[in-house]
Amino acid sequence: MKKLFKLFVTLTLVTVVLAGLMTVVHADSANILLDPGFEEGIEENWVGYSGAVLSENTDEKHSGDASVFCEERSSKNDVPKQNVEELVGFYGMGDYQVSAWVMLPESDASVQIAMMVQCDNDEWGAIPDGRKWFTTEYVVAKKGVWTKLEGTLTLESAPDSELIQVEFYFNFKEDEGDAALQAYYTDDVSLIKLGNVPALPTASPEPTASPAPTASPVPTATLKPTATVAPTATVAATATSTTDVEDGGSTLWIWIVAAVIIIGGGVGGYFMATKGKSKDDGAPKAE
Ligand SMILES: [Ca+2]
Repeated sequence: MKKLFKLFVTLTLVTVVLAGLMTVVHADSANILLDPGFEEGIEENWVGYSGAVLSENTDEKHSGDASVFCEERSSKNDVPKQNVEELVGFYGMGDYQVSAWVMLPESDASVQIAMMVQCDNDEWGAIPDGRKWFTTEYVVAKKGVWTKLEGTLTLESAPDSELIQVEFYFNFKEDEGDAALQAYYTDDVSLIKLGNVPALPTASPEPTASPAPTASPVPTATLKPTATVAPTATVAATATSTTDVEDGGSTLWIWIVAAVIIIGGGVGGYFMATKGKSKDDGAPKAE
Protein backbone atom coordinates (compact mmCIF):
# COMPACT_ATOMS: atom_id res chain seq x y z
CA MET A 1 0.00 0.00 0.00
CA LYS A 2 2.83 2.38 0.95
CA LYS A 3 4.66 1.54 -2.30
CA LEU A 4 1.55 2.35 -4.33
CA PHE A 5 1.20 5.70 -2.53
CA LYS A 6 4.89 6.58 -3.17
CA LEU A 7 4.49 5.68 -6.86
CA PHE A 8 1.39 7.89 -7.10
CA VAL A 9 3.18 10.86 -5.48
CA THR A 10 6.26 10.45 -7.73
CA LEU A 11 4.15 10.27 -10.90
CA THR A 12 2.18 13.37 -9.86
CA LEU A 13 5.38 15.36 -9.22
CA VAL A 14 6.93 14.29 -12.54
CA THR A 15 3.74 15.31 -14.41
CA VAL A 16 3.68 18.74 -12.72
CA VAL A 17 7.37 19.42 -13.48
CA LEU A 18 7.00 18.31 -17.11
CA ALA A 19 3.89 20.47 -17.57
CA GLY A 20 5.80 23.44 -16.12
CA LEU A 21 8.77 22.89 -18.42
CA MET A 22 6.53 22.60 -21.47
CA THR A 23 4.76 25.89 -20.76
CA VAL A 24 8.11 27.66 -20.25
CA VAL A 25 9.72 26.18 -23.34
CA HIS A 26 6.89 26.95 -25.78
CA ALA A 27 6.06 30.52 -24.68
CA ASP A 28 7.28 33.65 -26.44
CA SER A 29 8.82 36.38 -24.32
CA ALA A 30 6.88 39.41 -23.17
CA ASN A 31 7.63 42.72 -24.89
CA ILE A 32 11.31 43.39 -24.17
CA LEU A 33 11.12 47.15 -24.76
CA LEU A 34 10.68 49.44 -21.77
CA ASP A 35 7.95 52.09 -21.93
CA PRO A 36 6.78 50.79 -25.33
CA GLY A 37 3.77 53.12 -25.32
CA PHE A 38 5.77 56.27 -24.39
CA GLU A 39 3.59 56.85 -21.35
CA GLU A 40 6.22 56.88 -18.59
CA GLY A 41 8.53 59.81 -19.29
CA ILE A 42 10.55 59.04 -22.38
CA GLU A 43 14.01 60.09 -21.14
CA GLU A 44 14.54 57.09 -18.88
CA ASN A 45 14.31 54.47 -21.61
CA TRP A 46 14.56 56.14 -25.03
CA VAL A 47 17.33 58.18 -26.64
CA GLY A 48 17.27 60.32 -29.81
CA TYR A 49 20.03 59.01 -32.07
CA SER A 50 22.57 61.56 -33.26
CA GLY A 51 20.99 65.03 -33.06
CA ALA A 52 17.34 63.89 -32.88
CA VAL A 53 15.23 65.47 -30.13
CA LEU A 54 12.48 63.41 -28.46
CA SER A 55 9.43 64.72 -26.62
CA GLU A 56 6.21 63.26 -25.25
CA ASN A 57 3.19 64.26 -27.33
CA THR A 58 -0.35 63.98 -26.03
CA ASP A 59 -2.15 65.37 -29.12
CA GLU A 60 -1.20 62.53 -31.49
CA LYS A 61 -1.15 58.97 -30.13
CA HIS A 62 -1.99 55.50 -31.39
CA SER A 63 -3.13 54.34 -27.91
CA GLY A 64 -2.92 55.47 -24.30
CA ASP A 65 -2.30 59.12 -23.50
CA ALA A 66 0.86 59.89 -25.47
CA SER A 67 3.30 59.06 -28.27
CA VAL A 68 6.89 60.18 -28.86
CA PHE A 69 7.61 63.04 -31.28
CA CYS A 70 11.03 62.92 -32.94
CA GLU A 71 12.31 66.15 -34.53
CA GLU A 72 15.48 67.99 -35.62
CA ARG A 73 16.45 65.00 -37.72
CA SER A 74 19.42 65.52 -40.05
CA SER A 75 19.83 61.94 -41.26
CA LYS A 76 17.58 58.98 -42.17
CA ASN A 77 18.32 57.16 -38.92
CA ASP A 78 18.00 60.08 -36.51
CA VAL A 79 15.24 58.24 -34.64
CA PRO A 80 14.17 57.09 -31.16
CA LYS A 81 16.35 54.12 -30.10
CA GLN A 82 16.60 51.85 -27.07
CA ASN A 83 19.48 49.69 -25.84
CA VAL A 84 18.21 46.11 -25.39
CA GLU A 85 21.57 44.34 -25.03
CA GLU A 86 20.79 42.97 -21.56
CA LEU A 87 17.56 41.11 -22.44
CA VAL A 88 18.62 40.04 -25.94
CA GLY A 89 21.82 38.73 -24.30
CA PHE A 90 19.63 36.80 -21.83
CA TYR A 91 17.26 35.32 -24.45
CA GLY A 92 20.03 34.74 -27.01
CA MET A 93 20.18 35.17 -30.76
CA GLY A 94 17.37 33.90 -32.99
CA ASP A 95 13.94 35.07 -34.18
CA TYR A 96 12.52 38.31 -32.79
CA GLN A 97 9.11 39.67 -33.78
CA VAL A 98 9.14 43.46 -34.11
CA SER A 99 6.36 45.99 -34.67
CA ALA A 100 5.64 49.71 -34.28
CA TRP A 101 3.17 52.38 -35.33
CA VAL A 102 4.37 55.59 -37.02
CA MET A 103 2.57 58.74 -38.16
CA LEU A 104 4.17 61.21 -40.56
CA PRO A 105 2.78 64.78 -40.46
CA GLU A 106 4.35 66.22 -43.66
CA SER A 107 4.41 63.65 -46.48
CA ASP A 108 4.37 59.92 -47.28
CA ALA A 109 7.70 58.13 -46.70
CA SER A 110 9.15 54.60 -46.56
CA VAL A 111 10.10 53.47 -43.04
CA GLN A 112 11.47 50.23 -41.59
CA ILE A 113 12.37 48.85 -38.15
CA ALA A 114 16.08 48.16 -37.70
CA MET A 115 18.17 46.44 -35.03
CA MET A 116 21.91 46.70 -34.56
CA VAL A 117 24.02 43.97 -32.96
CA GLN A 118 27.62 44.85 -32.02
CA CYS A 119 30.17 42.20 -30.95
CA ASP A 120 33.81 42.44 -29.82
CA ASN A 121 34.96 41.06 -33.17
CA ASP A 122 36.15 43.72 -35.62
CA GLU A 123 36.08 41.29 -38.55
CA TRP A 124 32.35 40.58 -38.20
CA GLY A 125 29.43 42.62 -39.49
CA ALA A 126 28.55 44.67 -42.51
CA ILE A 127 30.20 47.81 -41.17
CA PRO A 128 33.34 48.40 -38.99
CA ASP A 129 33.52 48.02 -35.19
CA GLY A 130 31.84 44.62 -35.20
CA ARG A 131 28.33 45.98 -35.95
CA LYS A 132 25.69 44.30 -38.05
CA TRP A 133 22.21 45.59 -39.03
CA PHE A 134 18.98 43.59 -39.26
CA THR A 135 15.94 45.24 -40.86
CA THR A 136 12.28 44.63 -41.79
CA GLU A 137 10.89 45.44 -45.26
CA TYR A 138 10.13 49.11 -45.91
CA VAL A 139 6.50 50.14 -45.46
CA VAL A 140 5.12 53.31 -47.05
CA ALA A 141 3.63 55.33 -44.20
CA LYS A 142 0.90 57.70 -45.41
CA LYS A 143 0.81 61.33 -44.31
CA GLY A 144 -1.46 61.94 -41.30
CA VAL A 145 -2.36 58.27 -40.78
CA TRP A 146 -1.03 55.81 -38.18
CA THR A 147 0.78 53.04 -40.09
CA LYS A 148 2.00 49.71 -38.67
CA LEU A 149 5.52 48.45 -39.33
CA GLU A 150 6.22 44.79 -38.56
CA GLY A 151 8.33 41.78 -39.37
CA THR A 152 10.55 39.03 -37.95
CA LEU A 153 14.28 39.65 -37.53
CA THR A 154 16.70 36.72 -37.13
CA LEU A 155 19.48 38.17 -34.99
CA GLU A 156 23.00 36.70 -35.02
CA SER A 157 26.21 37.48 -33.21
CA ALA A 158 29.82 36.82 -34.17
CA PRO A 159 31.11 33.35 -33.19
CA ASP A 160 33.26 33.17 -30.04
CA SER A 161 32.65 36.79 -29.13
CA GLU A 162 30.94 38.89 -26.47
CA LEU A 163 27.96 41.14 -27.15
CA ILE A 164 28.83 44.82 -26.78
CA GLN A 165 25.51 46.40 -27.70
CA VAL A 166 22.08 45.60 -29.18
CA GLU A 167 19.78 48.47 -30.16
CA PHE A 168 16.22 48.89 -31.45
CA TYR A 169 15.95 51.58 -34.18
CA PHE A 170 13.93 52.90 -37.08
CA ASN A 171 15.27 53.78 -40.52
CA PHE A 172 13.94 55.95 -43.38
CA LYS A 173 14.73 55.39 -47.07
CA GLU A 174 17.60 57.73 -47.90
CA ASP A 175 16.71 58.40 -51.55
CA GLU A 176 13.35 59.98 -50.64
CA GLY A 177 15.01 63.31 -49.82
CA ASP A 178 13.29 65.65 -47.36
CA ALA A 179 10.52 63.08 -46.71
CA ALA A 180 13.16 60.95 -44.93
CA LEU A 181 14.11 63.84 -42.64
CA GLN A 182 10.68 65.02 -41.47
CA ALA A 183 9.72 65.07 -37.79
CA TYR A 184 7.38 62.16 -36.97
CA TYR A 185 5.39 60.36 -34.26
CA THR A 186 5.88 56.78 -32.99
CA ASP A 187 3.76 54.71 -30.57
CA ASP A 188 3.18 51.11 -29.40
CA VAL A 189 6.50 49.52 -30.29
CA SER A 190 7.20 45.86 -29.62
CA LEU A 191 10.16 43.44 -29.56
CA ILE A 192 9.37 39.81 -28.69
CA LYS A 193 11.68 36.76 -28.66
CA LEU A 194 9.85 33.90 -30.36
CA GLY A 195 9.67 30.40 -28.81
CA ASN A 196 12.00 28.45 -26.48
CA VAL A 197 12.17 31.30 -24.02
CA PRO A 198 13.59 30.71 -20.52
CA ALA A 199 11.72 32.29 -17.63
CA LEU A 200 13.07 35.62 -16.41
CA PRO A 201 14.51 35.39 -12.89
CA THR A 202 12.96 38.74 -11.99
CA ALA A 203 9.99 37.22 -10.12
CA SER A 204 11.88 37.62 -6.82
CA PRO A 205 10.72 41.17 -6.00
CA GLU A 206 7.16 39.84 -5.52
CA PRO A 207 7.77 38.62 -1.95
CA THR A 208 8.32 42.24 -0.96
CA ALA A 209 4.62 42.68 -1.44
CA SER A 210 3.91 40.02 1.16
CA PRO A 211 4.90 42.12 4.19
CA ALA A 212 1.68 43.93 3.34
CA PRO A 213 -0.16 41.65 5.80
CA THR A 214 -1.02 44.73 7.78
CA ALA A 215 -3.67 42.56 9.32
CA SER A 216 -3.75 45.05 12.15
CA PRO A 217 -7.30 46.09 11.32
CA VAL A 218 -8.34 42.70 12.72
CA PRO A 219 -8.50 44.18 16.21
CA THR A 220 -11.49 46.10 14.97
CA ALA A 221 -13.19 42.76 14.86
CA THR A 222 -12.65 42.47 18.59
CA LEU A 223 -14.92 45.44 18.84
CA LYS A 224 -17.73 42.95 18.37
CA PRO A 225 -17.64 42.05 22.03
CA THR A 226 -19.37 45.37 22.48
CA ALA A 227 -22.35 43.25 21.66
CA THR A 228 -22.00 42.00 25.23
CA VAL A 229 -23.97 45.14 25.97
CA ALA A 230 -26.33 42.31 26.79
CA PRO A 231 -25.20 42.87 30.36
CA THR A 232 -27.89 45.53 30.30
CA ALA A 233 -30.11 42.51 30.52
CA THR A 234 -28.57 41.76 33.89
CA VAL A 235 -29.34 45.33 34.84
CA ALA A 236 -32.93 44.46 34.07
CA ALA A 237 -32.48 41.44 36.27
CA THR A 238 -31.27 43.60 39.14
CA ALA A 239 -34.21 45.82 38.58
CA THR A 240 -36.60 42.90 38.88
CA SER A 241 -34.78 41.77 41.97
CA THR A 242 -35.33 45.27 43.44
CA THR A 243 -39.05 45.05 42.74
CA ASP A 244 -38.98 41.63 44.37
CA VAL A 245 -37.39 43.18 47.41
CA GLU A 246 -40.05 45.90 47.37
CA ASP A 247 -42.79 43.30 47.04
CA GLY A 248 -41.17 41.29 49.78
CA GLY A 249 -41.03 44.47 51.87
CA SER A 250 -44.71 45.21 51.46
CA THR A 251 -45.57 41.57 52.21
CA LEU A 252 -43.41 41.81 55.35
CA TRP A 253 -45.22 44.97 56.40
CA ILE A 254 -48.57 43.20 55.95
CA TRP A 255 -47.33 40.36 58.13
CA ILE A 256 -46.09 42.80 60.80
CA VAL A 257 -49.41 44.70 60.80
CA ALA A 258 -51.32 41.40 61.00
CA ALA A 259 -49.12 40.23 63.87
CA VAL A 260 -49.63 43.55 65.72
CA ILE A 261 -53.42 43.23 65.24
CA ILE A 262 -53.43 39.61 66.44
CA ILE A 263 -51.12 40.28 69.37
CA GLY A 264 -52.99 43.53 70.17
CA GLY A 265 -56.33 41.65 69.98
CA GLY A 266 -54.99 38.93 72.30
CA VAL A 267 -53.67 41.40 74.84
CA GLY A 268 -56.93 43.44 74.73
CA GLY A 269 -59.00 40.27 75.26
CA TYR A 270 -56.87 39.27 78.26
CA PHE A 271 -57.30 42.68 79.94
CA MET A 272 -61.04 42.64 79.27
CA ALA A 273 -61.35 39.17 80.86
CA THR A 274 -59.26 40.15 83.86
CA LYS A 275 -61.39 43.32 84.39
CA GLY A 276 -64.67 41.32 84.35
CA LYS A 277 -63.38 38.84 86.90
CA SER A 278 -62.28 41.55 89.37
CA LYS A 279 -65.87 43.10 89.15
CA ASP A 280 -67.43 39.71 90.05
CA ASP A 281 -65.02 39.39 93.00
CA GLY A 282 -66.09 42.81 94.39
CA ALA A 283 -69.92 42.14 94.40
CA PRO A 284 -69.99 39.67 97.27
CA LYS A 285 -67.97 42.17 99.29
CA ALA A 286 -70.71 44.78 98.79
CA GLU A 287 -73.22 42.29 100.27
CA1 LIG B 1 1.02 55.60 -26.22
